[in-house]
Parts: sequence; C-alpha cells; structure tokens
Amino acid sequence: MILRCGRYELDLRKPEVMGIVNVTPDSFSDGGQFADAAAAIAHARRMRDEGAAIVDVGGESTRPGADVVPEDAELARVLPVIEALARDGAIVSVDTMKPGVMRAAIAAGASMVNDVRALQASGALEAVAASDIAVCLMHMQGEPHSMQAEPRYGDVVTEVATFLHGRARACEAAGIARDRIAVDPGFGFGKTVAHNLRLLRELRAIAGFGYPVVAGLSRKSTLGALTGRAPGERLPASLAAALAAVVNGAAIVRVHDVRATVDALNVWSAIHAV
Ligand code: 9MG
Repeated sequence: MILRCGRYELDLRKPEVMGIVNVTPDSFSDGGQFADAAAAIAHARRMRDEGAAIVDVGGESTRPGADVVPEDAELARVLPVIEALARDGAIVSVDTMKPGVMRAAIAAGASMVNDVRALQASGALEAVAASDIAVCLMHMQGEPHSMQAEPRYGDVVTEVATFLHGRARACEAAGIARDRIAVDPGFGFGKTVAHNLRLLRELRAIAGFGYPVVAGLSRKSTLGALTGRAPGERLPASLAAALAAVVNGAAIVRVHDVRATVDALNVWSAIHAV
C-alpha cells in the first residue's frame, strides 16, 4: 500500500512511525518562541535520524482541559518548524483542526494534514482538496475539553468504522484521491479504557476498508490505567500497544519514542518478512 503525500510516496508494505512534535509551551519550555522552534526542529531531526518516516508538528494541544490556541499563535508556533523540516526533505504532517493553519502549512511545505476533527470544520475539506498532500482523518466523540466526561456508544467499533468510512468517502467526493487518505480510530478521544481496548482488538474492522490505519496510543492515559505508570514511564506499555496495533492492521503508529518503536517494528517486520 502507498500513501501519496505531495511529492513523496510513503511505502506502507512495512509499518512506519510518525514522530510526535508538540510545539506547545509545556513541551519545550520555555525560552520564548524562537528557542521553542529551534528545540522542536532539533527534536524532529533526531526523530528522523532514529527512523521516523513522518514528523507530526502540532501547535495546539488536544488533551482534555488544554487551552484553545488562537490561529495566529498556532501559526507562529508551527510554521518555522514546518518550513525548516520541509527544507530538510522530511514528510511533515501538520496536526491541526483549523483550515487557515492547514492552508498556511501546506504553503510552507507540509505533506500531510492530521486532523482530529476529520476535516469537518468549514473549509477544511477544500483546503486539503486544493492540494496534493495526504490527510489523516481521526475519529473523536465530543469536544477535546469534555470528551472524556462520559463517552457512550452503542457499538464502538461499528460507530467509529462507519464514521471514518463516511469521512473518507466525503474526501474522495471532494477530489482527494483514495491513495492520499489515512484513517485513525482516535484512541482516547471520547473513549473509555474498555472502548480503546475493543478498538485495538478489532482494528481489522477499520483496516478492512483499505485505507492505511494510523494508531496513536503512545503514553496515553489508557496505558496509565492499565499499568499505574506516569506518562514518562509508559514506554514498555506504549511499545506493547504499538505492536498490538500493527499486528491488527495499523500501517502507521504515532509515537513519542521513535528509536524504541522503530526497533520493535523492525523485529516484527523481520519475523513477518517473506
Ligand atoms: C493529535 N493527536 C493526538 N492523539 C492522536 C492520535 O491518536 N491520532 C492522531 N491522528 N492524532 C492525534
């Protein structure tokens, strides 16, 4: 399977890693905007050296309770980072929900949009359709500030799969070719531990539609609930979750710890090489 990301083609016959680059004040704290950008660029370059195929640059946290960031502030955070990494020749994804940020990021060299709202904001679909870049459509129930209050589903797997399939079809109808689309069940976005575990166990129901599946479980609170560990101590749990996702059909895993994840996936790929 190939994912077309602008001038790049990502070969997904083997699972790949998307490295998380948060350019938010709590991430590279805090020598001011330039120092934050420089630290984020250095961090992303290290991730590429460690084997990340994609670096996902975000300037607004989607964690429950995180502050909403105005568009100009988000642009000031992410654009210098995207420009520098795109100049390096990296496949840069922009993690944003805002069509204005999508358009500016694409102009700055981003090759993918990662949208936790699956391009449902007014103008988002058009922003991506007007380009040749890839999109990751993620499922979220509710809004970031309240989504973990009381998530409810009739059948979580069917509802998430139906939503993602519908959004992918809407993208295709708007002119985004099938080989530019990836989908993501959105672990932790309006989901209990039980919902997340069921989605992970039955990920094939989503992979079966034929779009590459992105899975993001790295350091998430479900892993904290299962292990009792703080976020910085969740590497073993994150590796187990990434491997479980790949075994069940994920093509890309979105992670903080690139080197360890690449090692784990290389072992898995060697076992499964024909
Ligand atoms: C931005 N963001 C946070 N968690 C995520 C996940 O699981 N998937 C994607 N695509 N983006 C995420």
